[in-house]
Amino acid sequence: MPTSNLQESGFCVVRNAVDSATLAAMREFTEDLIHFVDHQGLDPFYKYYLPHRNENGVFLDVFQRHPEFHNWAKLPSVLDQLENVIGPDIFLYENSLLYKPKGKKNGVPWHQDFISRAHEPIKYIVWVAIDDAKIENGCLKVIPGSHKNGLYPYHTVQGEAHHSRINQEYVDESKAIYLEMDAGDAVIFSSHLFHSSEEVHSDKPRRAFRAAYQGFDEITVPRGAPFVVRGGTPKSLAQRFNNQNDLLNRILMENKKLKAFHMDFIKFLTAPHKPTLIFGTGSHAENVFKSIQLVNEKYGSELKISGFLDNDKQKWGAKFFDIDIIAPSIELINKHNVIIASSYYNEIYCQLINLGVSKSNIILA
Ligand SMILES: O=C(O)CCC(=O)C(=O)O
Repeated sequence: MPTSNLQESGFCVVRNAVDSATLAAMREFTEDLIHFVDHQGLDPFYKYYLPHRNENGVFLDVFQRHPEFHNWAKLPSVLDQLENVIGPDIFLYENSLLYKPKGKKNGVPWHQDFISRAHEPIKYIVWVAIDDAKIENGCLKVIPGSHKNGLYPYHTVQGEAHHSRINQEYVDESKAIYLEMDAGDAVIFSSHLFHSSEEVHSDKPRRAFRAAYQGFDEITVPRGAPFVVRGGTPKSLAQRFNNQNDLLNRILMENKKLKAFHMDFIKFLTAPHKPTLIFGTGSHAENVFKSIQLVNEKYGSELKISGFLDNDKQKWGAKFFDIDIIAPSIELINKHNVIIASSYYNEIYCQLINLGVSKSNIILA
């Protein structure tokens, strides 16, 4: 299937991404690995990575722990497709081995990936079948086109394979399709695509290598360090950074302090603005406010802060830098951009999305 399907439907399948000899070796290796974790559970990397969750069939960071996965994260036919949507510079954001442990709670409810890190750039997930993945052994299910409206309200259930699930009223099961795959096939999908898999207790294993990728617009990783899988050459980097606007470069070069902020915020400082609110009234908000003043003075920009938002009722009506502290309401926020300047940025981001604020009006500082 062509990449246009990735844009239109939110996923595309790459057939025969892995050859049969590599597959056979990986089946043997993962069988040993699962057996080892079930029986020994020793983890030399416990300080760096999350523990393997054999109860749920999720082993995180297998790429970093086992060289057997290195080529799997760099499959040329998959990277060719990714390049069309991410660009020439691509890094591995997170990876795991997934399987369905028989007799355990192994269903994966409808979800969008990385929803609790909604402030980060979109990712593309590559799910490579190590075994044939069919309906009987719990292949993936997806809702084509469901990636088009960004992230949806969700809730969290602790202790299961996937904590965060989309609120049921948004899931139209009648539009779901099963993605049956042969061993060696890969599916690439947007992190915003609704996907799930059923609880099954088949004797046929259903293992998969799953990797998430991001482009260089912003570098973020949940643990460890980013690993470049394509591009990142001096030529491509020079092109990328020379293309950024002049003011942004000057701000970055001249004021090292600003580098401590999120790229979102630094880019925002150099863009045309509508009135803006800052969410937060602590030391981070103070730094953000002072940086805005500095950029306004030094570069003649006119970014105006109309108010500070805070969830603490006791602060409403008080002032911060002589500006009102107000309650977050959708009516107010809709007329503004909102800069999140708080260490509770995940919670605040979700609060704003749940209020109905458009993602494009939220800036992380
Ligand atoms: O392998 C599964 O059953 C679910 C995979 C999944 O949710 C994912 O790749 O994000």
